[in-house]
Amino acid sequence: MSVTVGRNDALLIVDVQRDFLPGGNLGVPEGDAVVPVLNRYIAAARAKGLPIFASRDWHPRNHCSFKAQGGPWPEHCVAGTPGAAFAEGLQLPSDARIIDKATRVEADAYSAFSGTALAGELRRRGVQRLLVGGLATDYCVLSTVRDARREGFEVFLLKDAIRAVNVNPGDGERAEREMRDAGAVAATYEELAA
Ligand code: VGL
Ligand code: ZN
Repeated sequence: MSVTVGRNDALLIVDVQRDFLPGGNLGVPEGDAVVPVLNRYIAAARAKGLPIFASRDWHPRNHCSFKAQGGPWPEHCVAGTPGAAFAEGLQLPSDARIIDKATRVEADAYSAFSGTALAGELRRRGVQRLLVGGLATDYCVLSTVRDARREGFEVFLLKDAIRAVNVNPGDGERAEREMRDAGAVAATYEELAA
């Protein structure tokens, strides 16, 4: 594949936060491996003047998704805590647009489009195609890509910049298949840079 990334494209980095890295409260296996790869995408996006968006899982302390409230997950990404900070080493430019999600106690939201201004901002900036990477493949990346397609955006799924939780073996691969079936095109840095 040879594609030209440029005008009308934007980079969307999903939930690359400390709690989702190995050692974090909800560590994704090899989650840290996405950081250097995303840094290459960030540098390329900056060189081409593309907008960069970064979502954050940004939960209140008593969020419904936490086990203590009857939810499925350990406490993670509590707004303003060190675990909710972006991964150390992720070279987000100061003008990256940060999208906080799942900020309400009563509702979880895996998608960066859910309850946020993301779709409107992308349209306002003329974005038609998204390069999506981050964590985790089988939750927030999947849900974000689904919504992106529903909202009418083209999607490159950055295969080398995603990792899965894999609560059940194969979840990550199933998620990738579902995203491709929804029209996302899987790509690597080398393919997009060609
Ligand atoms: C996520 C589980 C719970 C994610 C967020 O960012 O993929 N996963 N909250
Ligand atoms: Zn969460």
